[in-house]
Amino acid sequence: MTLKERYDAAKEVYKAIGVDTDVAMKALKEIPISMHCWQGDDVTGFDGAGALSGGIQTTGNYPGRARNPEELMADMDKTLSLIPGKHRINLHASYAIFEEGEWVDRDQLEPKHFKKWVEFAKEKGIGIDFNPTLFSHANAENATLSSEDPKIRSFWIDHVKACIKISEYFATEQGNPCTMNIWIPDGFKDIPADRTSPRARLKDSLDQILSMEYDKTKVLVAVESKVFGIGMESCTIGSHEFYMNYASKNDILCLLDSGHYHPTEVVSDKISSMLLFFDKVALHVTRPVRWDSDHVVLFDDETKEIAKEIIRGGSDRVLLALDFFDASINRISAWVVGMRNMQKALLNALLLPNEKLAQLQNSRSFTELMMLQEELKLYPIGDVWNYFCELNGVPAKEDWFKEVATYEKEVLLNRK
Ligand code: RNT
Ligand code: ZN
Repeated sequence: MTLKERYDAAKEVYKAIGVDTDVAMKALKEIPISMHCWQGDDVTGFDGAGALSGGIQTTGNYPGRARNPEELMADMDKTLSLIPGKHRINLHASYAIFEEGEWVDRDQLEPKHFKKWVEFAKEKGIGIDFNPTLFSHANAENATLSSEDPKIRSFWIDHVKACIKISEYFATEQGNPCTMNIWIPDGFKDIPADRTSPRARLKDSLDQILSMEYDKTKVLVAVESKVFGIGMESCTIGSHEFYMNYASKNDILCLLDSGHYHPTEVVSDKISSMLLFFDKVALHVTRPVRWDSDHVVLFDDETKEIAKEIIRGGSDRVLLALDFFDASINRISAWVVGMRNMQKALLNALLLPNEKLAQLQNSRSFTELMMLQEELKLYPIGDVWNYFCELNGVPAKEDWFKEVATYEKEVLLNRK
């Protein structure tokens, strides 16, 4: 049986429950996922600022890490060729590309340092999102935007302002908005004596940053909270309450990272509330294993649940990005698995009879609701997914892996 024949059979199965698989595939094609560049080089970047810091960690030393812009772009190019649909890329400021012999510190970054990325994205017809980098830097050893040292604090304020300018440049060049997400690693290992002053300084830093002139239709500033980090176990300054209140009062966005809450607390349950109070919500989908470990996104229950909330809340209102970094496996495979899984989860949500399920809840028919939700888990989503891949000119099923294996042999293993 061909993939098309299997698809045709699946189409009938879904039709019987009132779901149109053609409509689902069309909708899936329109949902861009912002692919984080930092999976390709273990969050190292090109500005030579030093080892990864800020309480985040990549573990493993699988061969083939991208060591320069050319290698990272080639790897991202290969990756994107194995993922159906058009997506976006998500850059960090530490991925600035300098001319031979040139270097500027992060507070001096300019759009020109990202020109090569714009060329790369334009060639592929994709958009860019951005992140200031407030870690892996000598000035980030203690604290950044909440620092008690005025010089350090103003250095980072200038950095984030520079990043807003760069984000505006991306938006202008690509003709659509750039999401610019601020995450800082500030916090305390042990019980702090004063939680208020650092938070007040962070609030003031953000006020100073946002007081600059910029086009709010072009740059969508978001703030990303976190419950703890390595070395920041007792208190993070940018906590969820801090940023949710700050974002709400200042008309910017909240970014929810699925690894940044207490272990049994889920982002899937937060999206609907956020969308009742904000025009949009931004996400970092990742997979925390016992802690914020940033494992590759799987087609697992929470990813499926997040996808359902995106589809039910309106996919145009959710700015969807991934955030993981696994150095223990082939990095291209990590990207492809994570991106395709996020898409499969979205397809799964698009193939549900969502109205019917909501009606069952509304009539409090919880017995039938449970029965149907469970039966739907074995519907032939795989046949729709494989045909979607074929239609979009990328390998279906596990066939993409052959290309990664060849690329590993021919390219990655030569990076010694
Ligand atoms: C850290 C945050 C943050 C980073 C990236 C590299 O816990 O999740 O988003 O992972 O910006
Ligand atoms: Zn994140």
